Amino acid sequence: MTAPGDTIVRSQCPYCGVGCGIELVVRDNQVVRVQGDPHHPANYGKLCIKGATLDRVLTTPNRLTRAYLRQGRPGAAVHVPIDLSLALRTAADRLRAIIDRHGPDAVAFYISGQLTTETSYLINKLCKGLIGTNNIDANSRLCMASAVAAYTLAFGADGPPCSYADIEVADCFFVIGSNTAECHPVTYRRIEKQVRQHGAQLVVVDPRRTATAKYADLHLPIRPGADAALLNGLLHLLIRDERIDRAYIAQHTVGWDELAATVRTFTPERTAQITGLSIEQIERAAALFGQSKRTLSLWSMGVNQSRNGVAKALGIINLHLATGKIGRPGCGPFSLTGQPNAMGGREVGYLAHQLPGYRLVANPQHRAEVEACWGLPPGAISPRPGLPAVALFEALAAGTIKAIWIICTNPMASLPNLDTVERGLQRAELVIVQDSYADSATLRFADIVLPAAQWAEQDGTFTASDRQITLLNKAIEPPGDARPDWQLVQAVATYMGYGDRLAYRSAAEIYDEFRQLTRGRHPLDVSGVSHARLRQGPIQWPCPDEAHPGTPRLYSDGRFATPDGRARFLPAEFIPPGELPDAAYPFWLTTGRVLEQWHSRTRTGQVPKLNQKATRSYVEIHPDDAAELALVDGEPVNLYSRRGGCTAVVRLNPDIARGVLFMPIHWQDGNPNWATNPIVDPTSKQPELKACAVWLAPASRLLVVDPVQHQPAVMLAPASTDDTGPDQA
Ligand SMILES: Nc1nc2c(c(=O)[nH]1)N[C@H]1C(S)=C(S)[C@@H](COP(=O)(O)OP(=O)(O)OC[C@H]3O[C@@H](n4cnc5c(=O)[nH]c(N)nc54)[C@H](O)[C@@H]3O)O[C@H]1N2
Ligand SMILES: Nc1nc2c(c(=O)[nH]1)N[C@H]1C(S)=C(S)[C@@H](COP(=O)(O)OP(=O)(O)OC[C@H]3O[C@@H](n4cnc5c(=O)[nH]c(N)nc54)[C@H](O)[C@@H]3O)O[C@H]1N2
Ligand code: SF4
Ligand SMILES: [Mo]
Repeated sequence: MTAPGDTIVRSQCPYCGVGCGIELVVRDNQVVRVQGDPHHPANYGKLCIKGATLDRVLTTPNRLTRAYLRQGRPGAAVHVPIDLSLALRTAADRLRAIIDRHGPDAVAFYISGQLTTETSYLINKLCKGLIGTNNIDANSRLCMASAVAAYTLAFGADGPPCSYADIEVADCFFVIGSNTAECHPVTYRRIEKQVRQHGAQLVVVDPRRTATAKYADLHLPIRPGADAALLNGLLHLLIRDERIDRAYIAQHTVGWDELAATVRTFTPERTAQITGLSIEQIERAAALFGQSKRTLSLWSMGVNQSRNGVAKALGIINLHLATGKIGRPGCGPFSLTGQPNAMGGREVGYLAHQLPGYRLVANPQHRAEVEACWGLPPGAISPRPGLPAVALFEALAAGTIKAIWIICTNPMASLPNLDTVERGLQRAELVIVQDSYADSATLRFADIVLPAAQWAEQDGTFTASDRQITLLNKAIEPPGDARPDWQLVQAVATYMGYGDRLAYRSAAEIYDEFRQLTRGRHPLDVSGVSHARLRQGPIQWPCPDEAHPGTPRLYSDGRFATPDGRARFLPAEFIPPGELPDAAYPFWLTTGRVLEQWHSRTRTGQVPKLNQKATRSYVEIHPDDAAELALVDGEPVNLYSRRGGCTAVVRLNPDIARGVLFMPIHWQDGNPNWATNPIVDPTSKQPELKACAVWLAPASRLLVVDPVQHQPAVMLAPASTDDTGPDQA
């Protein structure tokens, strides 16, 4: 209930990329309730359980309200509180000393799709423009990089072409590698309604029969990593059945004949053999896609997090270009963004190879344009792309990068092959961690801890999956010494001597500089967007002038962002996962999310209502596989790949394919990333977080790997069965 004197402040939910509009009910500098914004086009008032409990995460006991310095060894450190301004100055002095001694490329930033657009813009400018290194990357590398690469290759620019409003006019949904019901719940509710009340068809491609598949007309339990083969097989059938749009192909695309040749060998028989699906399932999927008038394809991490991720995304795009199902209401290849502002981060170019406004580091004209805007001499921006996330932490472990500033992400939880990440953080001369909460595993390695304000404690913008930009209005003051991320970075930069180039007085001023960099660019033009305008409501880009209402759909005129305006057909070459199960490591391990938790749980772990279904890490296994290993539900198991492993409890799940295990990523104890494979897609550099080979065995017996057979040998010795993985014991 709102009481007299309460104020209502509009914002956006800081969890997933659906980008639900929210209203904060504020009383005495406290957010007492969070409700859906009834006018916001992402959610029209609806929220999922995470959004509805947001008022609980701002004043939790684990909030960081002070700065700290490390005492003791990295990893086993004690942190002592210090004055914020002293911490900021110390950070500046130590960064400066490393740059003076080793050059700018010895320094790196690792940031996040959960920062505001303004914050990412400022950090990127400091790094690429002022310090002069492109060693900045973001957790988006683990998340959206394959989609970015595929859109850019096919359309000439990044940017999902669809709108959420397409859901209500689609007659077929092709959901691949996305557990939309748990990860984009409010969007899924709309899909579900269109399926159940308006008869739209739903196809779900996932090795698990997830909640998303509950109302599916067809569920394809694909073998992990085999999506490109399936997509090629579907195109093969669309060609065979004359379900392609030859007029669209002729007018708006290039490369069709070459592409068609590459799918010739993907007969239903061969596709079935690679994917583990039946010929009937493949034929049915092709028929549903081909017969529909308006198909919306939705994808996320089951596609992107693969060494074959770009090809998978291209395979989806190819289906839409070949059938002309793009640029029209209800149609299109729609990559769902994970984080609340991965889109904004892409807009400002926060990955190691990007510059603001969908520009590229490697392009001399792009560098010159950005240097001019930033008032820098020609040549100030390095032409060499920086290191992408996985390589960046390998460089820390190798000692070539000496200092890292980690902001709003928890790499000791979320990167693959945590062993290397840990070695990197231990070896670094300087680790600065800027976080809002005290229980990120990365903090243990921080030399300097900086306390960040939360989303409700500052102004800024987020862009959601469908290019909708929403303003976050400051509702309350941050606790203690916590400050908005951009102000902390600005303060350190000022101590380093860059203050005059970053002299912004507000987030709105930062946005004004950024939007100038997008004027006249196709398709990313936000020059008509300002904080003042966003106060009236969200705006979907492109928005090229202050009177422009925004744009629901890209490429509706059939003109793409390539030099000749035509989209490119590119082969979706199938390459199997980097590691396949064998006698020693007989299971596929795949990983992902559950509805109630957000990533490493620094926020959702604090809300009792979100912790009712699971309290510790678990591994899902098919009951028949469990029976063969004599495992029972709830039993602790050890699970190892060639790189490392962890301990979790068994959960029997008849809806998972045999031979496949699933682990949630949310528990920092019992974390599958000790096991996951750091192999990356060669184009996007996104790691293969969805497939590696593991063995598992009961944790109640001590296991050693026989060095000759590489087989786990069971030793009869007791072992602890508490929450801590053996790697952390
Ligand atoms: N509740 C909740 N929601 C979230 C998040 C969260 O932490 N919690 N995080 C947000 C973020 S950052 C992201 S990126 C999104 C992720 O959203 P999703 O991608 O929907 O989530 P995941 O669970 O990572 O993976 C999706 C599915 O991919 C399947 N999969 C695994 N391997 C393959 C494969 O080879 N092929 C196919 N076709 N499928 C495969 C898995 O079984 C899983 O069901 O969620 C966002 N929303
Ligand atoms: N095996 C496996 N690994 C994965 C994935 C997977 O599917 N499987 N998914 C990958 C994907 S898609 C993603 S996006 C990543 C996510 O991985 P991370 O980004 O590491 O996950 P979070 O727990 O969201 O980390 C955010 C950190 O920032 C802090 N924080 C929250 N708000 C703020 C703020 O406003 N300012 C600052 N400075 N700090 C803040 C939080 O306390 C937390 O420590 O995980 C990746 N890792
Ligand atoms: S669907 Fe996503 S954006 Fe909407 S309330 Fe839930 S977590 Fe927040
Ligand atoms: Mo993500």
